Amino acid sequence: MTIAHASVFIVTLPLISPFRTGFGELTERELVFVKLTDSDGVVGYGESANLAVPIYEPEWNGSMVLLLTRHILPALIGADIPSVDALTSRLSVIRGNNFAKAAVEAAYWHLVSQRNTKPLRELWGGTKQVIPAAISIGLGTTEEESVAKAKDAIDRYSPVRAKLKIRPGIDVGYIERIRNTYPNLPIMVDANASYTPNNVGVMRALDRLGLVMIEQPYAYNDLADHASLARSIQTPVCLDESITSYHTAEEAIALGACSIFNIKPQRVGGYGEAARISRLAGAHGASAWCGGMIESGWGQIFNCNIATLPDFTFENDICLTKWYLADDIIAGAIPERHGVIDVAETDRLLSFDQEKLTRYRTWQTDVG
Ligand code: OSB
Ligand code: MG
Repeated sequence: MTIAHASVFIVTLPLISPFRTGFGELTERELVFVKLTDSDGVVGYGESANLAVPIYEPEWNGSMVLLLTRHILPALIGADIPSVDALTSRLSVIRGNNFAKAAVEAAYWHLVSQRNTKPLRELWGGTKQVIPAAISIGLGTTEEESVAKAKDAIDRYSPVRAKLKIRPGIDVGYIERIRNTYPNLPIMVDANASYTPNNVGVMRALDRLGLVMIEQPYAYNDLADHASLARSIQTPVCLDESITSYHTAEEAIALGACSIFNIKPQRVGGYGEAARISRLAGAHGASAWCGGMIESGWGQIFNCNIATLPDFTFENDICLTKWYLADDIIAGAIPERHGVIDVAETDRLLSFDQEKLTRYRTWQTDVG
């Protein structure tokens, strides 16, 4: 397949309310997309949901756009790229910058999917028809507001499990109150790297609350401190930010840093790498689930497809856009019933609402 044209564009979507986490606050959702056109005129789109500032991982939307438009995409124009492996090997000379690579890889998978009239999950080895999806609930500005926000989301959406964000100061008391209000609801917490080992007391207190897992309590690039924590508490430790590749996933397993992986395809450089990490986790008796970054419906459909692989075993953070976004750019809402998504039903939605795409596109540029 020869890539004839490429472009990069940004879509800025309104959130229903600010999304607050241990890394900071999102007030709107700025998303970078790559569009690839092959020499037969087939068009593929890849979304790589990152943030507008580098507060989650070192990479951010601005760095992605520069890297894509100055280096990655110009080198692909006119090139014959016969397979995803060929694309991945070309991209491998660039260190890090996984979100940028994942945007290109996703667009390429979309091309392959259309050229072969096969859904993404068939290309990736998906085996499940339906996948579980659950909610991630952002913080309020105080414990009181966080409790009210969480109760409102749980009562409104009856999720199969609730992931509650925590940060220093809004943690044990907050989670205890939600635990007591919903004694049978599976609850997990995500700290987004906002604690250090000095806060191990908080982790010990959380350990008494019967949580499904604690996600990324310590630094975004740490494995060793998480390994010490995992040895000292009963609650499983899940890593998100720290798992940036198959190699770091292997290191995490070797060190015992986590027993559960939140696999975000963008954070690990693409859907191929995400699939490999899921198999690694499965082979070592660890669990995995597909993480989200408040994608638009476009990125969520890709994530629904990867979550059909057999080693994605926990409820996925495929937080339906209706839970967060005041509007979306795909052809309709992803249907969910009692926390379950029938992935085949999303195939027809993998198409943009052109009027909305135009309305929310805040920037674009062509590369060759
Ligand atoms: O850490 O999982 C995270 C959203 C943006 C950035 C980081 C995270 C999140 C979420 C939302 O928790 C999960 C989702 O989009 O479904
Ligand atoms: Mg997380």
